[in-house]
Amino acid sequence: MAIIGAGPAGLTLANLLQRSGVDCVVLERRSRSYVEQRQRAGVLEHRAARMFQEWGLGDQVLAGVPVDGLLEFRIDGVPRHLDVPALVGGRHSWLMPQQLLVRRLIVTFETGGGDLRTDAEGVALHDIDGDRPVVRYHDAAGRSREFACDYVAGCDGFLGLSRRSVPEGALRTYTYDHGVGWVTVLADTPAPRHPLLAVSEYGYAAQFPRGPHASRYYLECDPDEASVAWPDDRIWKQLRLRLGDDDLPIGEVTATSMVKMRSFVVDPMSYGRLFLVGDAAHVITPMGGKGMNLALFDAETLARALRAAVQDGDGAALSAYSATCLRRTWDYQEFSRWLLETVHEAGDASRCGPFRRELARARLERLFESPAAATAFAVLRAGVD
Ligand code: RFL
Repeated sequence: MAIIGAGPAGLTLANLLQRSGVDCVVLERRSRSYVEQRQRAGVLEHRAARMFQEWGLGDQVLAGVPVDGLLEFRIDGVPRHLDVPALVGGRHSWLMPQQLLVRRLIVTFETGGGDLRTDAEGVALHDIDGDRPVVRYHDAAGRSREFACDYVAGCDGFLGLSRRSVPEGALRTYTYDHGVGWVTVLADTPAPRHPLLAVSEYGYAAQFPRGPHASRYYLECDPDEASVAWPDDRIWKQLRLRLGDDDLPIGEVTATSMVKMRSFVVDPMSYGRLFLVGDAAHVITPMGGKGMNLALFDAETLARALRAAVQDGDGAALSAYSATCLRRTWDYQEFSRWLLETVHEAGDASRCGPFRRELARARLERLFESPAAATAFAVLRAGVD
């Protein structure tokens, strides 16, 4: 089994296959330190944590990770809290920086004797529609290498080569531009008490913990703005305004990037003996914190299906892989879009007019007035099933 890419999808799949006794090699284009330090997601949903526990990886992955409790919506500077775990019977998600998950998955895989090859250049896939696909690449010393395998898992993200190895026209693609941009800021400032989404006439802003001494901030902006338009003093001024907090602590900005809110899905998520996993098959906006969790869901679905195919000769779950994953993908795309539209339209009325602004505010209000609406939201936010 060849796994292309050592992100959350590839490393989770590698660990689950290792536990299943299925041989695999992981090929990663980047260096180990690059992969271990790449900061992105920060929420591990309840279902994903339970999955690691069920596979006997709970201690290795979850030790010392804080749980996600209240969620704050700050509307025109006024805090409103949703007790997400209480709404779903005490089940909660975990505040886990993606790079910590990646580091732990690498340690666990290698401690178990796993074969992770970083700095693998020019990976190319051949015969993916035959019985024995062949993988070619150049190793860290520049030597050309190749091996044959039974299956290939394309876990190489949106820009990877796996999806591009599928013949033109074999996959249907869906793309969607949500028409929103964010400035994303990582800073050495105390984490907020609770993950915080702020809605106001000044535009959307958010603050999420990334460990005890760092925060990730998001600020709505014009999708075509360049990062030079957002020097540090503008960032802090706008955050104080939008979060309604004149005393918001200012710290060193360690990274800034501009992100366009876009979605992407391919159907089916497989071709021949190639299976696309995680961002290689679908991209979701960061709103709602579901991208990494979808990658983990795909990885587990594929691990179970491969185990059944390889060890029991039962290919039914492998045939159903794409349909199983796409059901969850579309469900989460809908959740992410719902929340994105709601918090952006409820703010600056120049976005979509005062009528839609009031509709979005009514949707937000319903979360605090209707236990049924709050529970439906909490089920998705915590990712309980
Ligand atoms: P990754 O993490 O992109 O890993 C793919 C790996 O493949 C390697 N690679 C190759 N290797 C070999 N040969 C090639 N030709 C290769 N091409 C690429 C890459 O170097 C990399 O190591 O994909 P994966 O594993 O599917 O994981 C997906 C998640 O990383 C992604 O969905 C999340 O980061 C999305 N996301 C969030 N998800 C959440 O669940 N919660 C969040 O709060 C959250 N916040 C975010 C996010 C993504 C963000 N970005 C990317 C804009 C916040 C941000 C800012």
